[in-house]
Amino acid sequence: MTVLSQKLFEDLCAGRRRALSRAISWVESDAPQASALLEEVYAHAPQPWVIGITGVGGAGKSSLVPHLARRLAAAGESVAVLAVDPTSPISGGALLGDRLRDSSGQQDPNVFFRSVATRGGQGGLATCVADLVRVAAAAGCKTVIVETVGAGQSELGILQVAHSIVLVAAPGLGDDVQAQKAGVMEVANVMVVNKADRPGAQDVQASLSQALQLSEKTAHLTEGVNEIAGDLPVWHPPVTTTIAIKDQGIDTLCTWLHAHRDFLDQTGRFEKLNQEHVLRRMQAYFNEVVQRRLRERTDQLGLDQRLRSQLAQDKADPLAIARQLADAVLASPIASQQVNEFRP
Ligand SMILES: Nc1nc2c(ncn2[C@@H]2O[C@H](COP(=O)(O)OP(=O)(O)OP(=O)(O)O)[C@@H](O)[C@H]2O)c(=O)[nH]1
Ligand SMILES: [Mg+2]
Repeated sequence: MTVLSQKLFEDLCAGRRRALSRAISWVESDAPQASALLEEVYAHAPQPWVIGITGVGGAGKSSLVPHLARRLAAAGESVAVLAVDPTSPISGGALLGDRLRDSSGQQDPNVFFRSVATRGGQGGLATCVADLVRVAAAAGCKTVIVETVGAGQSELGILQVAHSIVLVAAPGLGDDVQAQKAGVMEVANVMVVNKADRPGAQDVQASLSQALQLSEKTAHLTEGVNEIAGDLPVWHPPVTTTIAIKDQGIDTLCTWLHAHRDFLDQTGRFEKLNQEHVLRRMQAYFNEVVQRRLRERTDQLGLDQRLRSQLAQDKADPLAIARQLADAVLASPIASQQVNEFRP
């Protein structure tokens, strides 16, 4: 641990906002000092409660999140908001003045906002966001809201760091259908129909509720916790409405979120999710390590060139040649390297 990272870690633990800002910058830019800092952070900061917020563009996520964060911080606890946009170029909004943002215009000393500008280095974006969440925890945040933009694989990956997932929909966007396509419906724990002041909000609410009860398994469930005789209770996602621009419906949303958190604690799911998340991140790193070593091995054995000439032939079968390559690489021992592949 360098003097610099030790000092930053101490400032972070003292809850200094500038230290949190700086630590996040280190981690998102994969700075050389970040690894030592993260080691300390993981050793000392407990896993916070992570709320993932997702939904198609324009649903009102950014309008909703500041109100939600403030409400969650009302009990005096610090809350961090990390807004992650995997689709925007790194030189985009996140670097240009959108670093600290609270669209409601009201500042709360217990709420920390930050747009995250990274695609994630080794281990990928979800792994980087998980690191950032822990950094926020070191600064005293017991709750971290991760807001994601866009729909797709990367978005689902980011959601895998969350314990409670909120899907934000709104009338006029066809969200119920789009959300199902993106596979978010299956993972969401609380559904929000925002823009309840607009026509069609009730229809969206009804169609989401209906979609949630389509399967035989869920048809008889009520919103929230369902006690099951002789078994652990199950959670059925509630569908609630908000008007973000008028700060309405946020209390009910908070109540559902706290109910979900209690459910996670009571059923041991919180711990289990943490274990699943860390396993997934380890696998992401593992895949990177293995791929890198295999590439190095291919280079060492000069296989690439040999295969290139085979591939140049008209009747070359790429799958057969790929198999040959795999056989050759896997048959030769791959030395375990002493160099640190991650966090040098
Ligand atoms: N009428 C109405 N408009 C709203 C409400 N909430 C948000 N809006 C408006 O809807 C638009 C989109 O809101 P955002 O909060 O930027 O939506 P978002 O989900 O963050 O969108 P992306 O960042 O593009 O994914 C803005 O013009 C908001 O002012 C609401 O409750 N009612
Ligand atoms: Mg937004």
